[in-house]
This record gives sequence, C-alpha cells and structure tokens, in this order.
Amino acid sequence: REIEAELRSAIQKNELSIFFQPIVDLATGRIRTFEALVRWFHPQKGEMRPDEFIPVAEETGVIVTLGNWITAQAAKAAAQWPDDVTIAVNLSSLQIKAPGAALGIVNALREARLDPTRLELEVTESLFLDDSEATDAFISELSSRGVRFALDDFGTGYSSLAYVNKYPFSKIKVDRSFVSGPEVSNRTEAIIRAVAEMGAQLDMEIVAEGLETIEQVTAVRDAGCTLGQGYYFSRAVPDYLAAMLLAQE
Ligand code: G
Ligand code: G
Ligand code: G
Ligand code: MN
Ligand code: NA
Repeated sequence: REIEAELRSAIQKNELSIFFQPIVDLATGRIRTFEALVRWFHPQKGEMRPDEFIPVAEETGVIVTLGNWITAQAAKAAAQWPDDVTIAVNLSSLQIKAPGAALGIVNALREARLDPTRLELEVTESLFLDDSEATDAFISELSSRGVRFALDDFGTGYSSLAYVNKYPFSKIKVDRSFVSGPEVSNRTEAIIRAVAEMGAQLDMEIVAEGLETIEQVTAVRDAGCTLGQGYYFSRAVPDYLAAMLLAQE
C-alpha cells in the first residue's frame, strides 16, 4: 500500500516528530509526566493522524522500527528535563513480540542516558490478548530494571481487572470517554471514585484523561484521581514548548 511505503521513508525524510502532552499533578498543578504522541506532517497530505497510520504500521510490521525510533526520541527529550519528570510512551502489542523488544528499549534508555525509572510504558489490553509468554517476559525484564507500566484506556475493554490483578501497573489511565461531555454525571463520578479507591489500595496512581473543562478537573480530583491530562491543561506540544512549560514552573 502507498501509505506503507511512505511511512517507511517518513522517518528518514524527517516528516515524523514526537509531541508531548503534560500529565499534571491535580493537587499541585505541576507537570509530572509528558506523554509522547507521534505526529506525521506529510509534505502533500498535511497532518496525518496516528489513528490513520499507527494501525497501518501495526499491520505491516513497520511499528517495530517506528516504535524504537519513537522511544529513542522520547528518551532523548526526557533526558533534558528535571529528574522528577517522567516520559510516557505508548506501546503496540506487535512491538513487544518482536525479537529483542525489551533490549531495544534498554538501548534507547542507555543511549539517552535516561534512568529507567523515568520511563513509563502505556499499554492497552490488546497487548495481553495473545502470546502471554512473550508479554510476561517483556514486562518482567523491563520492570526488573525499573521501567514502569501504565494501563491505558482503562474501563473500555474486556477483563481489564484481570490485568490489574496480574501485572504490576504503577498507573491506571481512566479512558477519556468517562469524562466526555461538559460535566461528569454522578454516576460516572461514582465509578471514577471506585477506581481511585482501588488505586489507593493497590498503590497505583489514577490518571483522568480527556479533561477539557475546569468542572471536569474538579470532579475527578474530588473523586480521588491524583493526576490529570487533557486540553484543559495543554495539547501535545513540540519538545521546545514542553521545555518551556517546565521552565515556567
Ligand atoms: O493524539 P492522538 O491523536 O495522538 O493519538 C491517537 C492514537 O494514536 C492514540 O490511541 C494513541 O495512543 C496512539 N498513538 C499516538 N502516538 C503513538 C505512539 O507513539 N505509539 C503508538 N503505538 N501509538 C500512538
Ligand atoms: O489512546 P491514548 O489515550 O494514548 O490517546 C491519546 C489521544 O487523546 C490523543 O489522540 C490525544 O491527542 C487525545 N487527547 C488528549 N487530550 C484530549 C482531550 O482533552 N480531549 C480529547 N478529545 N482528546 C484528547
Ligand atoms: O490535537 P493535537 O494533540 O494533535 O495537537 C497538536 C496540534 O498542534 C495540531 O493541531 C497541529 O496541527 C498543531 N501543530 C503544532 N506544531 C505544528 C507544526 O510544526 N506543524 C503543523 N503542521 N502543525 C503543528
Ligand atoms: Mn496513551
Ligand atoms: Na490514553
């Protein structure tokens, strides 16, 4: 397919870049993490959304090369930030099944001189659906080196609680569909409160995603979420703007 060939050369041609969206401490307002989100500015077609090209990258296997590149870039950017700011990178299931997947991440960290505890890998349950041996090996290898894992899009899939039970997540990201709409209903708030309670019991932080209004921020904070992410705070921004946001704190 055309998009596949284009994607393969996009890295060399410098058409891809990593943007960074802050994840904010809801008690202090300070940035604790940036989530790396890949962007593709195509010379003819303009901005291509990751929703369009990540699935193609997955189907064609390009995601392995692309994923390693994203992790390396993200680690390099994070190495410039204060030590208490972490970087979150999204992982596709195909990436972790590739031979040497864990090693690729370890090398990216080493090359960037980034402490492994400053990297968080965001995974969804699609990661766990098959080949659990490779998944287990990947997670235990990286966990033992200090890399953290976050369960992304929580609340939308199947059997999410089974994964919470099985793997050592340090964070759960409540899917943004739970806060969509200008206000958070009492019902939704009760669900978020229950998830936050679970997080407190299991020593996992709960991130509310997709926060766009102050009402949503207040509601999820009152419900017990400790971290928030969304357009209310900031969109994903290029590295120099991420550095400026940190410098302003
Ligand atoms: O900004 P947003 O349009 O970035 O991202 C849309 C979707 O693409 C999300 O599901 C997000 O997790 C995914 N995505 C964005 N960047 C990356 C990336 O670097 N790797 C992977 N695997 N997925 C990404
Ligand atoms: O699947 P994942 O959660 O990694 O996807 C992140 C996606 O959510 C990206 O496409 C990002 O641009 C988008 N996003 C981040 N903040 C907001 C927000 O406040 N509102 C909406 N609608 N989307 C958001
Ligand atoms: O919604 P999202 O999280 O993708 O926010 C990123 C926004 O920033 C997009 O609307 C994107 O168009 C814009 N943007 C920021 N920097 C650049 C840039 O260098 N080139 C282009 N084309 N768009 C940019
Ligand atoms: Mn994510
Ligand atoms: Na998410």
